[in-house]
Amino acid sequence: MRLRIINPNTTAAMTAKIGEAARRAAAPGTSIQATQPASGPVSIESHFDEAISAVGVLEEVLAGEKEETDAYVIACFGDPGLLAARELTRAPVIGIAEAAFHMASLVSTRFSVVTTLGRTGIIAEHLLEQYGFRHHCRRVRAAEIPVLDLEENSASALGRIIDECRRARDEDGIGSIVLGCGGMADLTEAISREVGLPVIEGVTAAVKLAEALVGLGLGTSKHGDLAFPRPKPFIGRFEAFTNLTPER
Ligand code: 5HY
Repeated sequence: MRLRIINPNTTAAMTAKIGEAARRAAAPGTSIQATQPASGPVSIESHFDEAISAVGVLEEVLAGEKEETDAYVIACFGDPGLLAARELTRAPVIGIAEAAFHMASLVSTRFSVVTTLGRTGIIAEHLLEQYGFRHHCRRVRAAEIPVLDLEENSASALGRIIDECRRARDEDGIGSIVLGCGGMADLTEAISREVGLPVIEGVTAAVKLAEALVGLGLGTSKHGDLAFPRPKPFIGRFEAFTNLTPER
């Protein structure tokens, strides 16, 4: 099965790390292609960054449709463009936040999220509400680190994340922790060892969910709101989206 992992930011080092983590988790026979948009923010830390990155995600899905991709993963914890991406394909499209919430709720009654910057916490809160996990999640916490510190100051970033996970373990009455950034894809073992709780991150959770859906022959429904977009003219910089028709 061909799995396309889309890192919605444009930092190649983070895309490579996400690809490696996905390959470590993937079953034999699952080929992983880790990509990122040609245009967009180097990191996603605000509603604005998220809105711009969503167009890049959609362009990557359209590119994947030309390559017989069997499933897609959107590897940013805001799941940018998720529903719009599902409209463009019959293949499953999994957001790492949604995947991590599902996995955490299967191994614990309550979990907390530890993300990067406090200001992006609201994005996770909105997704918890939208996906129906509000009552499973005790708190959305932040290690107060810029996303790219995970690349540039990884040791101190890891230290701050572990400290926040310890506080969550000791204060929130939870059974597991969800890591709130695609750039944390390689940190679960180190953190779980230090904190002593199941630690879930979305990239590997999404890889396993994508394999399960494809294995069951399940794809995105084209009946109802996730049907292909109606073809129409687009003008200006989005002219390429004019009269989009399904590749397959
Ligand atoms: C992410 N930003 O997963 C989000 C995390 C965040 O560039 N990749 C990013 O802080 O919202």
